[in-house]
Amino acid sequence: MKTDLQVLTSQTFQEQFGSAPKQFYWAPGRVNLIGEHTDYNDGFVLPCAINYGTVIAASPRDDNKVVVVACDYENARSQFELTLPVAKAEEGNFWCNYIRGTAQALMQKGHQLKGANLVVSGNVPQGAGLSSSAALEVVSGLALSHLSGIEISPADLALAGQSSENDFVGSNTGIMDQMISACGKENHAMLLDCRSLDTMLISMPAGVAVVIINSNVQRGLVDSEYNTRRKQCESAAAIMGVQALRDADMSLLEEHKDNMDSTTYRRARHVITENIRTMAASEALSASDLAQMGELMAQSHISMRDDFEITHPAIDALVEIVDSAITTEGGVRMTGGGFGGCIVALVPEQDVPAIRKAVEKEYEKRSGLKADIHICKATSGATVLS
Ligand code: GAF
Repeated sequence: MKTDLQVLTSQTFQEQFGSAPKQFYWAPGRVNLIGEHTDYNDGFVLPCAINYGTVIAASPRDDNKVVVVACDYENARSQFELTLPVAKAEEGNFWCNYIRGTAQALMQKGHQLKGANLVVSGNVPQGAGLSSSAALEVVSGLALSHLSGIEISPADLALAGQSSENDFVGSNTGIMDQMISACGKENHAMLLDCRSLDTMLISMPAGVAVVIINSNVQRGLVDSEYNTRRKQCESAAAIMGVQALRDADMSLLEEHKDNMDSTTYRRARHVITENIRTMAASEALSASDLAQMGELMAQSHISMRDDFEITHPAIDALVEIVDSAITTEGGVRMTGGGFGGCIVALVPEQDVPAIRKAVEKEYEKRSGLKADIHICKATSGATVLS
């Protein structure tokens, strides 16, 4: 059965290009269960792919052009030539840079891409920290390579997406979002070593819901604050004489405490302890130990709030509201880059109605904002749809 996104992209393709698309592709957004701001420190993350993502309907062309129509931008059309370097998108079509950058990255790796007509639509809430851009990069990389008859590994697809984000779009992000979008597996979370790109899939415990709640706090200053955090982490690693914070532990940090300012110290403490929590969380999840998972998520939130300083008063309030509605075991924390966006709760399914009620009753009172609640499933990564 075709999904709503397949139906929409298929109809639009027919209208815009006068024929049916040859193939459909899908890549998901993600939610990170734990391991925040650890990826660019060569550390560990534990995300899962979610059942919100981006679909591309596509057919090959017999020239060197990629022509893209975006259903979510009133069928805006943007086209580019497959030459190096790829041109930046015209004003108003910024969304196409994620696709252009991915095409450029694949070609720079030596892949011979062929022209294509693409129609894109997605349902990942945008600007919510659920990686709508990674989904777009990964699905476009899959579509362009598959239509050109190129076999590419999920990790290489992810690296092309990250290169698009870093080198073409200009956001200095890590590898987590593209890796989970490319490599996720249904009903599993994925422990990722962001240095080696080794992955370990962990089955989600039965009867547990992944609840994502968008605080609707507008994510302001994300890029500049993100870059500042990166610099602080690099500076802490340099002071301790290690390649990345992944290579430091708390005793090394304590040894160097007097050599760094207190902000740098706290930033490093967050990353070092978050890596430890992420490894512990992968064990807790493997053992279906939701109580331990909840404890680690709570500590992670406090560390993001007090040491890394990336939360927001409304998000802290939302976490408190959800936490007090969890009856037995489970946990909740902010997820993603921070300064707005979503929280994630991992809770027994029977707690979901009480959580929904508590958020509806309390959140607007405390923040002046309304939250959007999504009950998600861990899904598979990028795939060619039948
Ligand atoms: C954003 C980035 F894109 C990721 O690479 C990661 O650093 C995350 O923020 C924080 O954990 O999603």
